[in-house]
Amino acid sequence: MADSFSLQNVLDSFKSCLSDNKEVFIKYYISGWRELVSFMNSLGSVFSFISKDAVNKIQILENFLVGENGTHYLTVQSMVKYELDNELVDLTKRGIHPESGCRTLLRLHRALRWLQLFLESLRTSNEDSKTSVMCSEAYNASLAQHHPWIIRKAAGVAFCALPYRNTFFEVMNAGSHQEVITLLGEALPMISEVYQITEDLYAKNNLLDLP
Ligand code: 1PX
Repeated sequence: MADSFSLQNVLDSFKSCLSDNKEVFIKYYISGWRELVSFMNSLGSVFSFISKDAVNKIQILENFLVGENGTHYLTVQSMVKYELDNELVDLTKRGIHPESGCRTLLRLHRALRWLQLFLESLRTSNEDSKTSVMCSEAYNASLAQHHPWIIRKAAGVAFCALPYRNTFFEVMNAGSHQEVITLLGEALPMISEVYQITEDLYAKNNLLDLP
């Protein structure tokens, strides 16, 4: 629900993501994304084309998780192994597995890099910083490379509708600005670790360019 968002919930989800042996639980990964999407929805309908795509991808992973092969989708590591061993991934061009768990998660993984850059820039921003500028810089340094012109254009338009930094901090619903900054400082290492583990796993298996 849009009004139940709090940055703390996002932090909690990403904290729960890592198992003792540093595997990434898909259940918490997608619950982190659900929280973020509910936050984005609360910012207005200009963002709905973005949240629709995110929800669609979250749902694909959720369906695998609750489906008959759900046990293989417990962690990103087990998913990668299962889908590769059983040839369930289109590796070079889209074919019979256009919605594999691996390619779907890769899209969210790339977006997680955007989030990491954006939150870091929010954390270190000052009163005069513009959220739209921070957001588009983070986007250009990450996701944009994977998006065609038309999506980049639409994203740019949406970024202009972002609220000012003050309002943005308030909707994050995590107390005073200083408290938000502190919480961002706690959330970022969690997010970065989840990102890096996934990145290394995908790199090792040559999955970073899945169509
Ligand atoms: C505490 C503050 C946090 C703010 C939370 C914002 C959550 C943002 C969630 C964004 C998730 C985006 C997932 C995008 C996945 C993707 O790259 N999809 C594309 C490729 O998919 P395909 O299946 O075709 O290979 C797809 O083409 C994407 C379409 C939608 C446009 C994506 C634009 C992404 C901009 C990300 C920045 C969001 C800015 C929100 C500001 C709050």
